[in-house]
Amino acid sequence: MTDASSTPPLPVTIHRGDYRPYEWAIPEIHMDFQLDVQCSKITSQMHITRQAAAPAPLLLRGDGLSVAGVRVDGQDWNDWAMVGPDLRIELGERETAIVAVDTIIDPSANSQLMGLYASGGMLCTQCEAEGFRRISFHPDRPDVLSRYVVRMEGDKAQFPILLSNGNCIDSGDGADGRHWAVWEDPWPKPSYLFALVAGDLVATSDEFITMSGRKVALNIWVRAGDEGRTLHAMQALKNSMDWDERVYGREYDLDLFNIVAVSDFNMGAMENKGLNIFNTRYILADADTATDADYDGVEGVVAHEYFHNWSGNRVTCRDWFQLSLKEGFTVYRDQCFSADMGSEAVKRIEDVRILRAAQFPEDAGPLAHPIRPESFQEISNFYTATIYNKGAEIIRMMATLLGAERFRAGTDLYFDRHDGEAATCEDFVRAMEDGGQIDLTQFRRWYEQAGTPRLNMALEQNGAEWTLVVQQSVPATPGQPDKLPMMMPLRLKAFAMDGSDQVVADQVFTLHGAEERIALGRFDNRPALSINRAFSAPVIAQFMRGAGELAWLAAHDDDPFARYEALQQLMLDALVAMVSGGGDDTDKAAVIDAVAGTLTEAAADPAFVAEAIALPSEAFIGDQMLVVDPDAIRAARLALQSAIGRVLEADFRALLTKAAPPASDLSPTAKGGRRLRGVALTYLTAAGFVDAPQMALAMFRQADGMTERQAALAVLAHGDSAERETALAEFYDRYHNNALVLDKWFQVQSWSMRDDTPEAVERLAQHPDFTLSNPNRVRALYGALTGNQAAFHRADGKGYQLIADLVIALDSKNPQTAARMIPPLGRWKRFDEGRAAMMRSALERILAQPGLSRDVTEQASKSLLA
Ligand code: B3K
Ligand code: ZN
Repeated sequence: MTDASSTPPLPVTIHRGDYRPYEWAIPEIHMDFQLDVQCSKITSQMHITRQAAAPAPLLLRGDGLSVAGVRVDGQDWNDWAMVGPDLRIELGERETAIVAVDTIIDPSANSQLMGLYASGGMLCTQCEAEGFRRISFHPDRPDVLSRYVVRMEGDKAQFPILLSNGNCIDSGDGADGRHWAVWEDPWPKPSYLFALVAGDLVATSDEFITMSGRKVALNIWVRAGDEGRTLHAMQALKNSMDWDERVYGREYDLDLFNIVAVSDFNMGAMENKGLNIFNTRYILADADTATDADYDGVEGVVAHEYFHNWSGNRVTCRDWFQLSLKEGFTVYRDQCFSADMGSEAVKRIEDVRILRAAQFPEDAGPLAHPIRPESFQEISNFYTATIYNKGAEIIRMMATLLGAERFRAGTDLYFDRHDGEAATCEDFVRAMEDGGQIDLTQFRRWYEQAGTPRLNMALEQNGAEWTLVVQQSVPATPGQPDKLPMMMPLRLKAFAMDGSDQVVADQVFTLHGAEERIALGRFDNRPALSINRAFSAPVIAQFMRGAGELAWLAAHDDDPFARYEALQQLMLDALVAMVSGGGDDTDKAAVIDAVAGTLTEAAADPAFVAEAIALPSEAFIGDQMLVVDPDAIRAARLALQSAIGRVLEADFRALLTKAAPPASDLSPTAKGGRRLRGVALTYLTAAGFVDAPQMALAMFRQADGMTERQAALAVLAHGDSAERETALAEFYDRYHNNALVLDKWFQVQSWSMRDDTPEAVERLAQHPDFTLSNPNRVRALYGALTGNQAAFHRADGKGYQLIADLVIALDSKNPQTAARMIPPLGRWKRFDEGRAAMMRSALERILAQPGLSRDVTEQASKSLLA
């Protein structure tokens, strides 16, 4: 044996076009785990068959592993070498073999939370995308699928529960207080779906009868004491199983479905076959500790991971460039599920808000990439809003173009054709074409071109005939200077504002060219155009409409999303004018009238009203400007908020005087009612009424659930009243033993509009309850800061300094979470020269650190590109 190299590899760029099939098939893997928090011994026995025509060595990927033994067909084997972190085993002319490799790892030292790690005394795994290679040498690529049999053994007192994928086929007690279990997963799967959990856990159990009459046992495993907070997750799981049968014809395929909640987790959750592992944040919820948004998050993420069983597990990805194949499609599926469970209109508004807040800036910045990237250095950096949320919009557009029935024919064909395979985005599009009978040749550009398309629209009049002219352009993005027009569905309707019945009925036009002309027919006067209804295409639609037309649409449009858009556009126009020093009382008055109209509409859904009348975020206002001026934006937004609050004081006070819906009522109307009360409190506080802090404190104290308690606390946290300190102290005293609620305490302070928020963040980072070891806590404090535009971009650069310091401190511990904090620094081109220079130097300071991870190196260096 030789040690070819022990230096870590330099960041290498992997290209999509370089894909080659692996030289070996591994139909079966038998693993043995001798579990210990500090010293776990693992043997992986791989049954391999050569696929390549010529003899080939077996190249197995490793990350931080050393070899404790190699055997081939039961014999000790010396013909192997380390190639950097990887293991190459020479097998001569062999066509099949049983290769066993032993490794020893220390889960307690694994602070990256990738591979096998310890969290609060239990052991658990996270393998997607490339974490399996931190447990055992393996090809660790998604197109190598194997059946796994896993034997695990450990101390029975410390790890009374032993779980892995599939079914438990045997178990028993061993010597010295140890016990063991054998798990078998009948479904071949890639290594990224492998999972193992060992710990002291208790389950909430239930069952589900599938459409073919099979009984599936359902368990949600948590720490003792948390069982009472799993009921919403369990109901969401059963609803998801039922929904996937009804809507996609997909049945669950094992007799057991386990979910485990862990508190130290890099993302939301993970869809491991038959053993989903979740961040506690997306499992635990009860009225006292979870907001309505938390409840919705639990429901959506449980559904998302469950839906992956088909879109991801039964049909997986050939390589990581195809990530959106499973993620975009699964996000689309969970969005539709949540829409069916609650309010469809509000869900669409929320999803578009997330897309605009997280994905549009990504598409407009140095990290822009198509939903199917061409290259990467570290795949963890590509779990982005583009892959997930824009990916979902692209599936949604296909669903719109095909219509429900043909879309279902397409997905049926996709699942049937590729069941058990590792597929590509191209396979999905082809299934849509064949099953849905449509030509998507031009539509494929959505997979290739990055950047948010712009539609510049104008109305042309010829006598009484009106035509809509749509010009499409796709902006240049890094590496893609020239773009071609995209095919997309544009849903529109035109109304006569004069009460006549002239109308263009709701319809979907398919755009193809750089310029399209849509004949609208006869209107005596300029019609009000309801455009991109339901956000049929993920574009920036630029269409000059006067305040009168927008106000009319805000009051009359029959598509709730378009109504919301009209009111938001009216607000945006007024705000942008105010920021640039213009804007007059007429602009404000038009907004106030429209808000008043929506607020007092008797029949309106309160959830819709709450969404529609809240002002656009500071960040979204900034996105409309050539150069973002965070201070002017905050001032303008507060001024408009204050004006609205003063004029509509009586309506807002009336909302707060009425009894709040009980926290146990999770109907869309009750959730909407609570949200609306939060919005009312925000307006009254902005208006500066002297009793506003008392009202907020009363709401905080009287709340029978977390939605109102958190909303009131967040409003108080912006100010400097005595009530602020009282509420923060009471909240801390009551909840400091509950990690998820304590996150909220950090978060509201980081969201604060106070000038000294960066100093508060600095101080809170020294708080005994702050830790860099828990990603939820890091996101609560620092993620919230980057989302607080005026604080993060404070003119003295303190916000940038804090984030750079964090990235540097966190990188050696948890590079994945550190790298996720970098993109906000990469938006420097959108700011004035002073801020831009400070943002760049923060990135340069990060890059100057020795021994930086691949994750952070890639994000920081790309963020600096002009
Ligand atoms: N598939 C996982 C994400 C894994 C991310 C690894 N860095 C969760 C999800 O999208 O369902
Ligand atoms: Zn997913």
